[in-house]
Amino acid sequence: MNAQITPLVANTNLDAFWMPFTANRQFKANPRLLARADGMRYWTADGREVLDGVAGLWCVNAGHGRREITEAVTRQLNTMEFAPTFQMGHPIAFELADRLSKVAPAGLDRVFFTNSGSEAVDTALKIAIAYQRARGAATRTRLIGREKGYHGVGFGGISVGGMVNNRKAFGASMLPGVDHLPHTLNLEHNAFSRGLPQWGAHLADELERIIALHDAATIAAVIIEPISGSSGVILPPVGYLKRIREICTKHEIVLIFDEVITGFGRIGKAFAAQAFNVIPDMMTTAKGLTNGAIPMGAVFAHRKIYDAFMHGPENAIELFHGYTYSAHPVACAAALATLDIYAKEGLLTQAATLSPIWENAMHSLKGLPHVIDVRNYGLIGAVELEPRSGAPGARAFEVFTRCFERGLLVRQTGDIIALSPPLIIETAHISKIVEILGEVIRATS
Ligand code: PXG
Repeated sequence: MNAQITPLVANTNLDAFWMPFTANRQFKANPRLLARADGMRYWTADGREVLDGVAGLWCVNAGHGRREITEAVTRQLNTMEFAPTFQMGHPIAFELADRLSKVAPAGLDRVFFTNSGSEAVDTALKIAIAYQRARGAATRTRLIGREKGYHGVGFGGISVGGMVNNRKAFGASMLPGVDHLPHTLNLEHNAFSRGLPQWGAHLADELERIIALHDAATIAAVIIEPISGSSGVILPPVGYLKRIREICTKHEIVLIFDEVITGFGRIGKAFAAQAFNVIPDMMTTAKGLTNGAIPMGAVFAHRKIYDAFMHGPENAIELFHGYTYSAHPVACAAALATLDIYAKEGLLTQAATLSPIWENAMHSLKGLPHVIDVRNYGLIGAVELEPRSGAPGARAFEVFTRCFERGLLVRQTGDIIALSPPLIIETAHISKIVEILGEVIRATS
């Protein structure tokens, strides 16, 4: 094993770290170690430059090594490294929530802090159920997700999620009372669509079918990603989200948008809700909230939801939920500095400016060997490859590793290569991404 490790890391023992969502044995036999980052780039442990095509893991939206964030975090650590938010408070938690409420869609101005997207999802699901109860609809406990949906790895998230690998190992322990809408990926109708696909808005009507099956009086919430990332970039057909919104409103079902990847500028507005002009009742966010520098998530709830809890004795805790590190002061400092950068550099709308160039670049890969679809929206892209017979995912994994060897970091999921670069990307970087990815796809049989 050690023979394949470069001299600089030869002394690092890789055995103890049980890596998340990773083929541990394969990785440890041939590790890919990142040691430094700045701007659009990583450097490997042996000093090789790697262009970051995925903003780390869809989170480093303002690019790497932002001094303003480092300084804010350092200042906060030097001032007060921790303070509780249970029955206590600290000013920057309130300041951050207030700042966030100002970039959120109108009405979604109550913010609950978590430490990750997974926790944001479980929090939102719990709030939805408790909200229905608080407004006198306690029979509404059912949750509706979508096939191929990804909502993190908590028991709530995997239950409403629809990725088979996240579900099959834990099947017996899923939440009861969950149903799923169909996904909207359809290559027969929509392959090589530029931007949103035209076909598929009618799939939203499946929600009416599910409601007819279970009765609206049993359903608390619908949770969907406006654009799914993890399952390989699935875009909402034109009109689909609006129809979902209408059906939820009609049946008094809470609509949750999981904006963990679409939030904070990924598609040209602060949130997908604004980009698509479809406003949910709650949004879950994480990742870009702190530019990935410190873990943090946030649930944005409509004021009417918060207000529904604010009844009963004043000394009673209204929502029995929270994390030790909810609104951790260091994470708040990182988030405030991140919001300053987004505002100063116009990054929350930068994806809209660049998306025509990005779209052309992505679609220039059409026609390469084994490419069966190219999808794009904002600064998100995906290239779907034909699977090798009997070896699903193998071709794309090879593309992923070869891109890394050639100096480009992409994400692979199944036979899909996903891209989500930092929003500070320049046209020369876009050209480089497409050049390397194109060459690698051509060279991969
Ligand atoms: N919801 C959505 C929509 C996500 O994309 C989560 C929840 C969970 O967030 P945490 O912070 O608990 O991981 C996510 C996470 C990928 C990839 O390659 C995407 C995610 C995580 C890791 C990899 O597409 N999204």
